[in-house]
Amino acid sequence: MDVLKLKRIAGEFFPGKAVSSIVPFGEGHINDTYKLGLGGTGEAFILQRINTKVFSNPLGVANTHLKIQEALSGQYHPLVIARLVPDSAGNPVHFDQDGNAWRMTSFIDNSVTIEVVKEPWQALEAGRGFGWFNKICHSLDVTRFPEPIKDFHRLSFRIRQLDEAINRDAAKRLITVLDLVKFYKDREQSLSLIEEMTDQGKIPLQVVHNDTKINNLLFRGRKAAAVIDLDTVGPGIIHYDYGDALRTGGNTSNEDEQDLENVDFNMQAFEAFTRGYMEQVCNIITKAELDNLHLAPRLMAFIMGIRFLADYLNGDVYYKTAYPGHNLDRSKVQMKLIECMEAREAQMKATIDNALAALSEGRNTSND
Ligand code: ADP
Ligand code: GN1
Ligand code: MG
Repeated sequence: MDVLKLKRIAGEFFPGKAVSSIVPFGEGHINDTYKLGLGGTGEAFILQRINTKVFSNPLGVANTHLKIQEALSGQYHPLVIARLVPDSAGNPVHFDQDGNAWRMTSFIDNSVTIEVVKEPWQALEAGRGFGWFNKICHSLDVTRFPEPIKDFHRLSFRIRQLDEAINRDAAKRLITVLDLVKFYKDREQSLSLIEEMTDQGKIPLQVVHNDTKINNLLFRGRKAAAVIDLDTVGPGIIHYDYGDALRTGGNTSNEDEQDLENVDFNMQAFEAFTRGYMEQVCNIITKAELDNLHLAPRLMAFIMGIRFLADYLNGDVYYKTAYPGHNLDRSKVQMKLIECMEAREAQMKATIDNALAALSEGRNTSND
């Protein structure tokens, strides 16, 4: 998008102020993100064109952001979320003449994202960061939060979407991916328990983030500093957040790595993340949630794997892609992660149990 147009949009939020810079920013797959610098003050902001093909109700998304902002106000928190900046008329989203939806948020200064976890402290802090987010949302009334994308992490819905993509074969690519399709079809029953327990009310629906990819957490120094990308916040289960953070933070390589030899599930990162996460949620997590938590990273890898594959078959219509096989590469990475997690299922369960046991032991000792 040309800079003049972007500056015009920025002017809708900061009338009369000079924009000193405006550059594309970050690695998101959905929205168009720009970092904006204001002349004079040197203050920075994030300007985003919300992808309205994905988020059909951008105002609903902004209202959810405001509710989280309100829930956090008036109290100290170890992490923050970006602050929504209204346009000059007071609207949380600005619609331009072409119907594009624009949002401005504060820039989290001196922060970085991590695409691949390299050191255990990063995983520990990520666990604390996303655990904190789950903890603060736990007490919110889930019925007041709409679903930004219907059935976003409903496994049966994603399986149906893959089946439709297979039947349509819109991009005529099916013939080239039969083995990968078989990999996913062979496993589609293996993770259905979590959806069943949720539908039966055994796993509680609550307000969760729903997109806890590791690059949706900002670090400052050696600490998790902010949880960002709140577009998907709404009803869900903690398995989605714990699982999505680990299918990304536990991956030894990038989400689009082409050499699968480099893709492994990092058990050290898994252990450290789980420790940080449990520190935060140990007082709110239920037995039913815990029973299947070790399957959550696999569930999320499976859901993303079939979403990438369906998008590949559909001709790359949903995710941003840089080359024709990009979605296919992403789907293969999820396949490799699923294989690693299947082989380590018992170890994953034990790691979660141990993290909790160590916490309650620590508490008992400190009570002595
Ligand atoms: P998408 O939905 O497309 O993933 P995000 O909201 O995650 O969009 O933004 C994309 C990237 O922009 C993030 O991964 C992060 O690097 C950067 N980013 C977004 N918001 C902020 C912010 N408030 N402060 C600093 N960086 C940000
Ligand atoms: C998208 O917006 P971003 O890039 O953080 C997607 C997630 C996927 C992720 C895969 C709204 O997340 O569900 O896990 O890509 N978000 C949406 O990289 O579809
Ligand atoms: Mg993002």
